[in-house]
Amino acid sequence: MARRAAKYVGFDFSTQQLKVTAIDEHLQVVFSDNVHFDKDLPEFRTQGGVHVHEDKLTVTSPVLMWIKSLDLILEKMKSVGFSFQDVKAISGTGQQHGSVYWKKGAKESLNNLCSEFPLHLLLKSSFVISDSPIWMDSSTTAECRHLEDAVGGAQNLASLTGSRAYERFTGNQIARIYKQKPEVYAQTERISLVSSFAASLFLGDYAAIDYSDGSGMNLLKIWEKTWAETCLQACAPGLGEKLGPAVPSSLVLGSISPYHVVRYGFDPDCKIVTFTGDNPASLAGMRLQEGDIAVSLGTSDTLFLWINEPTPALEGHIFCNPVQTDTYMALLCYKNGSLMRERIRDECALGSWDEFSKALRTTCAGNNGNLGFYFDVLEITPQAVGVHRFNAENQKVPHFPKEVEVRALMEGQFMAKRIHAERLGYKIMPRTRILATGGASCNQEILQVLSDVFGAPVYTIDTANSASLGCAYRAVHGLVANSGLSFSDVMKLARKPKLAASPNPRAAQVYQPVLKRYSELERKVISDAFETP
Ligand code: 5FX
Repeated sequence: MARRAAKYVGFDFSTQQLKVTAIDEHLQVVFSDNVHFDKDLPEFRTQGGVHVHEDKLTVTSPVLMWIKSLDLILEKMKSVGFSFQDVKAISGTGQQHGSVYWKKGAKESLNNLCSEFPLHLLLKSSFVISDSPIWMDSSTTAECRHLEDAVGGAQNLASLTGSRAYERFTGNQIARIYKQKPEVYAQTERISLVSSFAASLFLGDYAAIDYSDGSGMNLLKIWEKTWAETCLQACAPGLGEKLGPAVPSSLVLGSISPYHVVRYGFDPDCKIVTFTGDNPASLAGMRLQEGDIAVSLGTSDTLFLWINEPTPALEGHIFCNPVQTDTYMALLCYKNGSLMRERIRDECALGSWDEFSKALRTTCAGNNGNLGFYFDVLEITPQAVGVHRFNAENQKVPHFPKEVEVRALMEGQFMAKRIHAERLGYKIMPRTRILATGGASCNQEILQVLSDVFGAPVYTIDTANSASLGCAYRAVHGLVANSGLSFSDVMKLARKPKLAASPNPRAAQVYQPVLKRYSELERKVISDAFETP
């Protein structure tokens, strides 16, 4: 009899939908599907998968919506004849920072799921909080200041946990819940992240939080990979017990719950590999290697960096690396991404990307010393707003010629990314690749500027569903991680990214002094922002 083809499955509980991607042993995608929360589960009345509360700061998602979406997607897979019995391993991911509060006795319910009923009915009384705080919540400023004070300041917290205190980070979210509803906190048996909560639904037991997603809580010591006692105490009493120990991201947690074996026909030996956060999962899906940078050029620009020796700072985040435990990843977010590029395109390039490209082609690297900062909305990194243009003598000027403006924007955006990455300990190596994704990554001239500013080759990759795909890859790796095989050993079969631009040999010489100037002028722009008029 012919051997049945093994499958590996990744689930992504993202903000707006649940996605599934299955691959075969050659790492080829063989199945994908999704459940869209607003459209497919209208009874939860979410917009974009969330509820924004009246204060505009509190943002939550219904925990039962996530469970029902899993029931729905598994039923859909069953109805199209998906061969659950061939699945060797499952892993998954969830939006980072969100938290789930299991009620006392919920472990018992998870351990004894009756396969005749859908999960959302079996678990409907298992949570003390039905609306989970998620990453879009920004209601915890007071808790953030309290946590930073408890460890002697923002930089100390960053040095310990990888990030200064952020409103959406889970420790601060838990602190607010404890402060506002101590009785609810007292009834909580276990606190999960969205990722470990989702893993629990497959495992039929509480699943551990992994090091990588755990780094988005302001609670985990990223060097020792244990909870920071001072942070736990500053957030809520008895918190360590409610979180359980954190574990490596590639650990096999156990076999799938008998519930899924009976209800869907999974192999009882199918393994559950620890789930992680969506950004770490995307790093895996993009198959980042040591020294690589992924630059996503979308509504907001996001940078993922593979870093060996990070230096956590007041901007950006350091997370434990999800595919190699002894290294790290950094995450930097920029709000002024494609909307800013579109505005300059409209004002300086007749609203046409072709004209925009032409402007980049007809101006030279370094822009004859003209450089600019373009922040239509308050930027995250650095915290500054407005448009600031400087000529070669570092004098502020009100306008640039149109083509100069286009180049100043693109060079400025990419220099900022390089400078902030290097502040977090990132070092460009001879083997460094830049993996570009998102809308602007199909523009050759933009990619050339990116390549020149970083002095590294730029590759493009298709990142549709990179988080769920990354988890299908992680499921493959999880099964062999114990035998010493690295994630990149396992990924050798995967499709290679396409080379899109190589750095001009003169670029390094041109940009070295400009990068230094940009960094100094950035300080000026920030201090001007805080100057009283
Ligand atoms: C990262 O720190 C974030 O808050 C977001 O990218 C969420 O993970 C989105 F799900």
